[in-house]
Amino acid sequence: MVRQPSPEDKFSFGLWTVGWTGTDPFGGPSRPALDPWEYSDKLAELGAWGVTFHDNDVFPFEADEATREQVVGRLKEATDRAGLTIEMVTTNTFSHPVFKDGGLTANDRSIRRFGLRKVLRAVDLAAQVGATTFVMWGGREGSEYDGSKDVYSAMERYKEGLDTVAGYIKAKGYDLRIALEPKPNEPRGDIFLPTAGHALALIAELEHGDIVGLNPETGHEQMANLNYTHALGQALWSDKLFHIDLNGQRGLKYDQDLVFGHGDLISAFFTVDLIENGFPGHPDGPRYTGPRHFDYKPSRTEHMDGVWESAKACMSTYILLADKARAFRADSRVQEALEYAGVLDLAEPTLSEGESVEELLSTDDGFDPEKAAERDYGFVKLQQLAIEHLLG
Ligand code: GLT
Ligand code: MN
Ligand code: MN
Repeated sequence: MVRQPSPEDKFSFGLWTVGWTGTDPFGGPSRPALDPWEYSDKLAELGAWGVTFHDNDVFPFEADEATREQVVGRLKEATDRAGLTIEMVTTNTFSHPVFKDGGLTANDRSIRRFGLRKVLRAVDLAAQVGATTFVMWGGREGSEYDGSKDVYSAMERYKEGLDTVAGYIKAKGYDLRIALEPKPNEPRGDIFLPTAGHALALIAELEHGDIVGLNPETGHEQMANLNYTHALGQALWSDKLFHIDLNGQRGLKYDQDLVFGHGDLISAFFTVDLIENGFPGHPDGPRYTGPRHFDYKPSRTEHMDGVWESAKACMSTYILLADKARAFRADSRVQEALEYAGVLDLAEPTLSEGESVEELLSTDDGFDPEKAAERDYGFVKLQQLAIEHLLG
């Protein structure tokens, strides 16, 4: 039996996840839409700690001021009553057809100005409900045809947009950080900032990049055939892992948004191992302490019971993997295998302290490449120990 999740686990869910009614490009909804507070109440009952939402998960695109205030007020009341934290808020700049060519990087300037205003209003909303992270997923920023976009201008406009939003957050004194969410494609043929690496490179060019980091999603890296745990690791090393979207993806296909662990389970094990236990060679190294946030879609085959089962599944799988990852690290055979593999040796700088490049060049350390090539690493044994913990 898996233990019940509790707020200490810091699990959170997007309202759009359990709220997805099953609409896809081939068919309409397969289940009803509930009110936002019905989702949050149920998530709290299941043991979640927090919720997240887009502006338009809560009120419609065309809502007037009074409606916005009323619905947001009601949701906030419900989350307060349920003891839930609204940890992240984001903007929907992808559903309405006005955004078909993007929000911040649309070729049409009037649309960019409208998009930027919508984002800034959502920043106010985030601050109003006490969120500390503002995710920006630019799903419509991109193109289908290479001739349709001046990529230089697109990067300039992306930078301008992000700096405007980040500058606004600072000017208002909001306790908020922006987390960019990379994705390679879908809905656009090619999306700008397709991977964590691309997003980090853009952040490095920003004026207000100090409050801009990443929100990597499992499936989005895996859709590009990349390693999600490595993306988290590099983001942590860069001090840019501001938020995470956990889910499941099976190979190179459309964005599946499966339950966490229902895709590449071994990868999920090492993701949880990194989150819970940190870098093996750096016990005092950077750690992710933010929400364990799920961004998945309950499969269209499920009705409401299945929706709640799938939310429970995300949390149970995480708890199981966290227990197994702890046991993995505590196992003396694993410690030995890590040492044999040299995993811990990688922490040692290649040059000695104070050593110059001339000194390095003046010696060969008596190094014999043929002999060194005989070294055995035991990576397979180490991996098998992980599998035994995972299955055991
Ligand atoms: C959308 C997308 C997600 C993003 C959300 C944030 S919206 O559902 O597929 O990956 O995290 O905008
Ligand atoms: Mn996704
Ligand atoms: Mn996501």
